[in-house]
Amino acid sequence: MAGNGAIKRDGGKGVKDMVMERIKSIKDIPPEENMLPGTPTCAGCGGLLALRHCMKALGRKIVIVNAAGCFTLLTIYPYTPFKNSWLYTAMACAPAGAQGIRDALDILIKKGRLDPDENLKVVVLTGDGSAYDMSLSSTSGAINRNLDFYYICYDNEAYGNTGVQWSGATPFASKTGTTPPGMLSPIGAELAKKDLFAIWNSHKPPYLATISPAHPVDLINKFKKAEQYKGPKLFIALSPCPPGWGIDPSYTVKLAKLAVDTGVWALKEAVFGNLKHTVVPKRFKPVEEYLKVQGRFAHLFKPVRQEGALNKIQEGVDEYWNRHKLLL
Ligand SMILES: Cc1ncc(C[n+]2csc(CCOP(=O)(O)OP(=O)(O)O)c2C)c(N)n1
Ligand code: SF4
Repeated sequence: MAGNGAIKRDGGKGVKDMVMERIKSIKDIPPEENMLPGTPTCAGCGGLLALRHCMKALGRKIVIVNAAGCFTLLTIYPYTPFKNSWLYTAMACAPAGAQGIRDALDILIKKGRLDPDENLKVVVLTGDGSAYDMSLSSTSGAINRNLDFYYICYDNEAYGNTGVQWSGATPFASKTGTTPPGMLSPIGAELAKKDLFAIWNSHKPPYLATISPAHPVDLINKFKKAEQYKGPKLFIALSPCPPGWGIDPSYTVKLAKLAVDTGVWALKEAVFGNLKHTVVPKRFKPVEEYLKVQGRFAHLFKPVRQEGALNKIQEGVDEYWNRHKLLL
């Protein structure tokens, strides 16, 4: 059992399912692993680390519905790091797959063919290409139908699996395979990152949160809080991606932390649309500290500093926090 008695077992039935109390420190993180090591993802994959913590919070009684992306590589017959079931779908329709599974489980329970104790949480798992772009309409439909499901987006800010192309989550002035800095655009990507949190929040789902692999206590407590709500529970994990972001694999957690400390990645939650920030740095570090350590922003510093773009990025972050001052 984790420190401070963080886990309650289900009446002596073993580790089949667990109810987790809110935790206070990393010592309380459940030691049980629901995702085993030895996957084909890249070393230092931030999304995988976030998923590992999500899996600890969700327990084993889940079924994952995955849209095509890097994490599709996790379960390729006959290998899987999970004990739970997994359904693979096309990029645009993981929430529709989740609806089918949820309906089937509900009907089986209603007909007495499935013990309610054997009920499963239905969990959609997609990259940002799916979440921000291709599956936006099927997600919106699922939220409107109040589908009882979890949605985890590991946001590596590009279409990673196909070689790091621009997605709606790609930040302004970053380099991707389809936004190379050059004559046409010296800054790389010209559009700002889409605000998926705001889009999802406009539906006023029961629970919505941003999470980070560098803040596992915050992450796990958000899942714990979400558990009490029936309906859509949505999570966006900023996920440093060593090959896509041009960082050393050993730097993933430090960079994820820097994203929060500079204010680039706001850790927050919204319950039925009511927004609250959950981790706010006492003193914000300059955004440049986050940018200058990543290969995808190297063109902003060399051969000449692109002052205009650097200022615009800092101003965007300042504007966000000034706008949300009252909500801290
Ligand atoms: C409709 C459609 N277009 C293109 C592809 C090819 N494809 C497979 S994975 C992938 C990238 C998905 O990007 P994202 O959702 O961000 O996940 P990541 O690869 O970053 O994990 C693409 C474009 C596809 N499977 N379906
Ligand atoms: S490309 Fe990025 S997101 Fe995909 S497995 Fe590698 S590190 Fe993870």
